[in-house]
Amino acid sequence: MGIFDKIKSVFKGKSQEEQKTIELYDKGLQKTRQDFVFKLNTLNKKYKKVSNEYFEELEEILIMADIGVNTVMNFIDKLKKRVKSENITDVEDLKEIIVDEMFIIYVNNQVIVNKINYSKEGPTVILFVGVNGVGKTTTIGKLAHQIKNDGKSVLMVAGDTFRAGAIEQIEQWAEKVGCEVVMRENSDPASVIFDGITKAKNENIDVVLVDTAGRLQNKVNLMNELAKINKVIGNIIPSAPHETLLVLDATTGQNGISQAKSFKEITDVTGIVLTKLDGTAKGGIVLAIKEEVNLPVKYVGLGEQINDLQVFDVEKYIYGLFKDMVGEVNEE
Ligand SMILES: Nc1nc2c(ncn2[C@@H]2O[C@H](COP(=O)(O)OP(=O)(O)O)[C@@H](O)[C@H]2O)c(=O)[nH]1
Ligand SMILES: [Mg+2]
Repeated sequence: MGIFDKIKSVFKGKSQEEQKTIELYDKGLQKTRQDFVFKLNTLNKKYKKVSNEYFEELEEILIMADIGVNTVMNFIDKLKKRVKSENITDVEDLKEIIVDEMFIIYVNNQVIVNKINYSKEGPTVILFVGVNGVGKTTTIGKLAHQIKNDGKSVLMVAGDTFRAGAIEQIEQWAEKVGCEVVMRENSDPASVIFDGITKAKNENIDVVLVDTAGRLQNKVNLMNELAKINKVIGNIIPSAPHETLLVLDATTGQNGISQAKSFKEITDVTGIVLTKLDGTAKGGIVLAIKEEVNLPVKYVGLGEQINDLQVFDVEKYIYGLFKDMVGEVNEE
């Protein structure tokens, strides 16, 4: 079965709940899809037959979608090999292979671990890191809402005590979600986090979401700060933090990739939250993260609303990118 049929079949007979998340992916990836698929269709009309010029232009389109130069080079090499071995001459026949190879990049014979590593006993602590404005606090709000809907208790900890307005913002989210938040203005983040984790342990709260400040101007400072935070958390709950999620803004493209590389050097990042996919035509960054940073994308932000954070699902992602090409809807 070809990848297009496979993608289609994945979505047949799904529950209403699942249909809703598929719609979110569909909507959230609209900008990328329109840009990318439109360019691809235009390219195919121009060339019709596979040639070196065709590959050169394809390369450019992929780089513009922020898939990352190295990733694109390997990708084009693979396509060329398949063109040769499968005797493909018509560019239309290449479409499905392009989608298939993208899928392979992401899956790459690995089991994709996008599940949160929940602690079996006591509170699960999730630490959020990332530079200013990427969406850490918003993600905490959205995730808290989901966790609460799953019937678990959740506590927010306002470890960003530097930025003006940061405390009000997390407080508003806590109100919206209906959960508690530990915060204290003008104090040391590690001490607020100490209070938060202690409270969670004493009150046997299921999940603690810890916000941090995202100053990357000085790497050594940030590294020391995160080391201190990790130590404080680990002193209270030895297995914690159970996850350190790096939040990246998809609209910043390759800049996000360099942030990921930096953060990987200074702390033990366990996964990525990729926000604002809905706001960019460069949704290909998901593939670059996989190839160039090799960290699992655990969640994607597909909009600003409380329900717009979704567990990352590569099949839904590929569907969102290529649905117009797969042939179910003909928007082009
Ligand atoms: N469109 C869109 N906006 C988002 C998403 N996630 C966060 N934002 C917006 O990004 C801005 C910065 O978010 P914030 O949580 O304050 O970032 P922080 O500095 O990392 O805590 C806010 O205006 C959010 O509403 C997303 O997935 N999609
Ligand atoms: Mg914040």
